[in-house]
Amino acid sequence: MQISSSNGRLIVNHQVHQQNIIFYNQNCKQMKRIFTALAITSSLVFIQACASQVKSSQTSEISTSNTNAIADANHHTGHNMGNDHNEHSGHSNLELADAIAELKTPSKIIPKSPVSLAIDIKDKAGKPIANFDKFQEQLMHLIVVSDDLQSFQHVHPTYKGNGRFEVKTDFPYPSGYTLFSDYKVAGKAEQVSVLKTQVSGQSSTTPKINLATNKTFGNTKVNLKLSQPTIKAGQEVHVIFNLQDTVSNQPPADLKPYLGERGHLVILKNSSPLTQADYIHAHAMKNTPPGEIHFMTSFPKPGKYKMWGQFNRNNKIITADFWVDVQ
Ligand SMILES: [Cu+2]
Repeated sequence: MQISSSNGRLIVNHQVHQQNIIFYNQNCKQMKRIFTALAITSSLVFIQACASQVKSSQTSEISTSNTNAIADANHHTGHNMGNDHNEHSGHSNLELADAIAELKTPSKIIPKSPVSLAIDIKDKAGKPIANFDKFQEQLMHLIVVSDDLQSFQHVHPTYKGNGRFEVKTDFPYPSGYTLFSDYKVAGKAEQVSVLKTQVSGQSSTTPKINLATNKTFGNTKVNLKLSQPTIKAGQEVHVIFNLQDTVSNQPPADLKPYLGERGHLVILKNSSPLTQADYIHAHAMKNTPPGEIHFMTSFPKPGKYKMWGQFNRNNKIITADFWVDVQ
């Protein structure tokens, strides 16, 4: 089973301040259902699964504790790369850090305005964790998506010491946003913490799910190919991004490594609420033809997934997004 919690524990901390505590009961119930079901089949230790949002009157910041699914690294389906993927091959042996992430944002976020985010990584006792290992050239990879999966950002917060990471970003429109914070506590397994924030205002329209496989991003035409015509849940799939320069109609001559690999692929299952189980991070295979970037992954459940392939053309990052339907 490619579920995040197949061998792990799900831990949520509730940062309880005195006032204005908003619990997302709906999410909580759904998560309990999901994880209770998992517990039956997979020796999951279910502790608690409610995302909580806490507004602290003391700091005039919103502090959101994470739904922190901690799992064996095998939950990253994209990591099952065989010999092609040495960088992470050892980490399934590493123990879990059981770290907890906490997001701090300004109390009001204005769409399209710069906003400073802080993410604090702590141990279960609430003490800051100070030491982290780099992977894919960074100490933390942060994926920020809107609820409708139309907005995607992949940023690298700066480590400030004492467990604190900071990044400036902006949120393009009113929506709930989910932040997947991917990091490695020193000597421990890679961990993904899920954080939530809300940008209030008039919500946008319903998501457009476009299953087109040919798209143009700036000066790059991208053709998406999958190894099977129909993708079935749980099946191993090659996801192939075929890149061409729009002028020469040839594979781009200026492709460079991105984060130490030929490309980067994040996949999210279209779900409400988004949880750690919806997140897949795949790694590019080596030695593929020019202009072709291959990823091997599998999709854990039937549904619509959005994929964002990221490639480096002469230090300009192209983000190629595609929807895919999994049976
Ligand atoms: Cu990254």
